[in-house]
Amino acid sequence: MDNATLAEIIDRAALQCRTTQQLSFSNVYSLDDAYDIQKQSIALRKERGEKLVGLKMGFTSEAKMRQMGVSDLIWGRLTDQMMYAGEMSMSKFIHPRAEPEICFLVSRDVEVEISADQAPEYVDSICAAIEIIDSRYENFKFSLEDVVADNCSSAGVILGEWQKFHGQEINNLNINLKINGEVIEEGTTANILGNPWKSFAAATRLAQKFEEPIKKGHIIMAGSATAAKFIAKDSSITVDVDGFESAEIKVTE
Ligand code: OOG
Ligand code: MG
Repeated sequence: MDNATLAEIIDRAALQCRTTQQLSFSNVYSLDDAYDIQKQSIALRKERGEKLVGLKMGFTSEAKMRQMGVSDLIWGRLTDQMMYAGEMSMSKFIHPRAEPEICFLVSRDVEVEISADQAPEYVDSICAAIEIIDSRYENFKFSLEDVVADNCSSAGVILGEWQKFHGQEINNLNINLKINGEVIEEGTTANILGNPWKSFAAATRLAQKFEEPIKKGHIIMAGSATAAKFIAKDSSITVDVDGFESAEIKVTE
């Protein structure tokens, strides 16, 4: 099947909240094809009126790579429809998992690839964040190409209160994921590529390579600091990061 057809299959699965077989089971396609499929599937979302709000990085921590058995950095696109606040319904998802992350708000257009040292000059604010991932593949199993084609399992983002960035240290902060008030995963922001600024820098490199410019006002999710956890209805999910307001969401039926 061609990339456009594969993009339609994965888009339809996401739209209808149901799983599909891994695309790689019946198709041979490269990582470049996978990013092309992702781009085309997002174009279908845009045709339905969704707006790009930023990018997410994935597999930026050892814990995530180990959990999913995939060891390359990946990136996906975030749209306005993926943003949740207050409450979210399980009916919007297939088999969602939550991840503890931090998120950057971009202060100016990024025209070139920048280094981790330069990254702070491009950040307006930072917050604690929950990412909801929801693979469109059966049993949440995939190859590297499959997960990239599936927009890196992106399904939801919940942001804590933005805190203006004025040079404060963001490395080595404790970060945890709580369900119903109980800590179920914990780590530090240093788990994110050794330093979350490296994740921001990697996002600018990939954005350049794939010609998806990062703009002022975009958000960049740095990637999960720990393994992800399945979530269920009638629960509350919280991410705490030292020095930041918590990100929180109630999960309803
Ligand atoms: C892919 C998405 C990984 C992260 O933060 O590492 C990711 C997946 O595990 O389904 O979002
Ligand atoms: Mg993530």
